[in-house]
Amino acid sequence: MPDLVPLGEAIKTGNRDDAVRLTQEAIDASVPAQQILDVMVVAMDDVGRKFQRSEIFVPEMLIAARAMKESMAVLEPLLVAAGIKPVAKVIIGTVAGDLHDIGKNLVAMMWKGANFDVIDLGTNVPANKFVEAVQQHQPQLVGLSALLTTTMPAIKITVDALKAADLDVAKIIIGGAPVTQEYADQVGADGYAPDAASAVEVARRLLATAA
Ligand code: B1M
Repeated sequence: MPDLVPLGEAIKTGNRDDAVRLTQEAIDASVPAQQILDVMVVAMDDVGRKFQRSEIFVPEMLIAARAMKESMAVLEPLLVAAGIKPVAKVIIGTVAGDLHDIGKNLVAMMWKGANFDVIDLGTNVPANKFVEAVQQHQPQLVGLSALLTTTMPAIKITVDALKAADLDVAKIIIGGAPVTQEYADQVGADGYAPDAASAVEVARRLLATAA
């Protein structure tokens, strides 16, 4: 049985080649897919904590998330074959009028790293598109991102539209540079996360309370 510590280290340091090779070696050595996945998720959690403590910054987190993504692509067929399901289905998008997606993509990557099935609607997503996507995919969580003070009202419009469509079984998390916990409370969102690592913690907390 190969030592999986180097795989975790390769993800933490964003070494894509090593991460993919070590994932393949673990698969070839018949390490159970769940065990390999657990090592990857723990590594990404560690990356998230370091980011929160400002021990690493956005570029390091991005390259770690990319290493995770590529390793996951190698592992995915085994997870499917083993019947290992993502822990939750989530939808994310940047709200109407807003084209910023770097932070939103980072949140999506961290959610993938936490073994969530992420449906990314992209940027400039009108409220009705979120409603349609929730009706179609029935996610447990919806994430709304906004980077402009002028597009923050689109968060409220989207939250209102989701609630009006009676889809509030899906919990709503909001975030983005101008967004605050106070604003989340004001618009009736279920959670607010100041950064991508916290978005994982908040999502897990909301999923636990929804269960
Ligand atoms: Co824009 N822009 N921009 N911009 N831009 C800002 C946001 C701005 C602060 C710059 C400034 O003036 N100092 C300013 C907003 C001012 C305001 O509203 N208060 C601004 C402006 C004004 C504009 C335009 C209006 C400029 C113009 O055309 N006159 C225009 C608007 C276009 C539009 O959206 N309709 C515009 C355009 C652009 C570019 C296209 C050039 C480009 C975006 C490219 C892209 O995203 N693909 C761009 C960029 C890059 C920026 C800055 C420089 C960087 C944003 C970024 O990616 N940060 C930004 C200034 C700045 O922040 N220094 C700025 C890095 C990213 C990792 O952080 O997105 O905050 P962030 O995400 C964080 C958290 O916020 C959180 O987690 C992430 C990771 O930790 N988070 C979530 C984000 N979403 C979350 C969702 C969650 C939870 C957490 O749950 C779902």
